[in-house]
Amino acid sequence: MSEHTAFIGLGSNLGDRLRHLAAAREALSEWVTVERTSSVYETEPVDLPDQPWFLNQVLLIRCALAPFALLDACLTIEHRLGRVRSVPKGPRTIDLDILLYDDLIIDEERDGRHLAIPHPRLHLRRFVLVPLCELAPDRKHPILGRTMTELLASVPDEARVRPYTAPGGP
Ligand code: PH2
Ligand code: MG
Ligand code: MG
Repeated sequence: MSEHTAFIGLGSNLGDRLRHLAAAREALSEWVTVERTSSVYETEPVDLPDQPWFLNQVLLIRCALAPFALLDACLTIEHRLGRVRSVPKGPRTIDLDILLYDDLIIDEERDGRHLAIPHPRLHLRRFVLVPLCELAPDRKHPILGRTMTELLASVPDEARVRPYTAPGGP
């Protein structure tokens, strides 16, 4: 069984956001091994500003799934957790994005699903780079050849990203 390493970005800005992140991690572990999880961050929405703030988190996983099979698992979980795709980049119960998969570079359409890895906006988003840097600060972006730390140092996105502590939590 061949093993691959991937990073998955989670995002939620509808309903019980923290529960949705937890449910996504739990569901993912039916298909993959969740090796490490970043902290959870509360983040100002980008691209479509007029929507609730998100909780974002990044997971380091190991899996035997090929890239499109991993995408299918992510889409299945989104569907299971009640995601309805109405407004592009709009509010969602849960979003699972494949950020990196080994050092693979792919941009392909297959049976109506589009898969681009590395995630095309990964280097432009503070809400992705901050948690990713917790898990893999020295990892190089396969296209840009720069580390996640370097990308974060020069990211133009100024939307706020702050550590999240659940109300009544620690
Ligand atoms: N996801 C988007 C659009 N905007 N903003 C934040 N802060 N976090 C997200 O996960 C996010 C977003 C589309 O995937
Ligand atoms: Mg996304
Ligand atoms: Mg997505």
